[in-house]
Amino acid sequence: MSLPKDFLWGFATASYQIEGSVDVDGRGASIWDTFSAIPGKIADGSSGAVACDSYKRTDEDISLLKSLGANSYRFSIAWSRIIPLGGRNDPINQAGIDHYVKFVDDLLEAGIQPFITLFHWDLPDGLDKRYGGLLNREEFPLDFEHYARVLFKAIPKCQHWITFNEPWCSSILGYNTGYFAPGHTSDRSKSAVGDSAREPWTVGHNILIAHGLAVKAYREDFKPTQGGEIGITLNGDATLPWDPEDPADVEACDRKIEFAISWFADPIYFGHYPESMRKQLGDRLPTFTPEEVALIKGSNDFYGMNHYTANYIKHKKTPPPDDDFLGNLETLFYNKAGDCIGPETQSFWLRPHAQGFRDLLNWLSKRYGYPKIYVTENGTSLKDENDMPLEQIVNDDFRVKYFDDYVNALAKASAEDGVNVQAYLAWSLLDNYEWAEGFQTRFGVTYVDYVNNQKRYPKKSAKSLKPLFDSLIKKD
Ligand code: PNW
Repeated sequence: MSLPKDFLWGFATASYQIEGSVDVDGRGASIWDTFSAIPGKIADGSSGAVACDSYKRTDEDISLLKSLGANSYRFSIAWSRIIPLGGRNDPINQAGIDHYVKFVDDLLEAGIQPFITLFHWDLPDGLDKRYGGLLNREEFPLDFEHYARVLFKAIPKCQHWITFNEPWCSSILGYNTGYFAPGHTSDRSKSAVGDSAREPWTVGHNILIAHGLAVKAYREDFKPTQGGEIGITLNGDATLPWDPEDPADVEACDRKIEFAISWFADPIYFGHYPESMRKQLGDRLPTFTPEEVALIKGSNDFYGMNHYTANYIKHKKTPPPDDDFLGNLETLFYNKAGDCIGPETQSFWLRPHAQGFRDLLNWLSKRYGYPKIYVTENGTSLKDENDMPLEQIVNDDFRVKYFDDYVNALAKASAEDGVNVQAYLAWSLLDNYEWAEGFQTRFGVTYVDYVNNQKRYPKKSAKSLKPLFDSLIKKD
């Protein structure tokens, strides 16, 4: 028995990936509606217009969670359902608020703790059009704070708030590679607008300010009466040196994590960006004013960790180009000795390597003083799952093994390494809209039949988590 008695576990999703009903109850457009409509941006040309139809199937989804034994559920709120145009002087949409208030009531009624993500990438398109969305240092943080306040007030029963999901993805994939909405990049064959060398660092900075404002608002005006907690969720992969004998590869392993995670976590825990980033990026990386430091430093009640995979890291000897965001290194699946990091999945960036999870939990705990960690996402896709017959899909032994290996690595980090982990949310409850990969890549523990009325079929992995956690969580 190696996980704490009150350990929370369950599943995670995000609004645009599961809800559908994009024109229902007064919802405004988000940047993902706009981006999905551009030919060539999404692998199968799809959008989240219907997705899992979860907006209309909250009862069914809650029953599913209950039947799987989950005591927690992480979901995100679509900002443009709450404030269709997004801004602090724009009209508020009561129908959108009512939907989520009822959903939270129903979850609690079923004995399931809600973890609410305020921002899982579906920015109101109105804000992108009005002032450049996340690029705007003055307007965006204030609009986010206002939106957050509306929800803190409307949903006092929620005890776990996450401000931003994976700001690395919003910044790098949204403003450097252009792989995600709003698709900015310096590559003019992909986008008419964008500056890959500068915009991502501006966006990251603005997200940190917005996070800080929302946390301050919660702590000052809501936490005293509601008693909940608030933090940010960061994504990052584990790193192993391509050549363990080469100190430059070993150093590059830390630098890779700093460029991915410490970019956001160092300001939150220390009040400044990592030295390695300042050195490489120079004045392209914004600096914090003393007021900004006061706002951001110490702004996590918990550390939200999304984690999926690991890479071998090989340092580069030539100076980095201006659009480099990795820290001047290569990420590889094979090391110098020819070992492979893990088996292939449907996601080009994901290969299971559970020891990396334990190592990264230790790395983060040491650097940030053993904070309380909530694992807010962890999971895998399966190579060619979308092309398999249903009988084979529901026997997803590969995913069962992934969860078994990763949750056991987590339990060891908790029991043997002193890592303070208190929650685990598997990604994902349902197969869903996997962003630029569309519906071809499935991450769900539940199969969703998109051509037959979004019927749900729990896979073997869905049922494997309850016995796994029962065997690991201390009884008293
Ligand atoms: C996370 N990458 O995203 C997100 O939070 C989820 O919405 C998503 O469905 C899930 O992981 C699975 O992809 C990521 O390219 C998307 O490295 C892409 C990457 C990493 C994380």
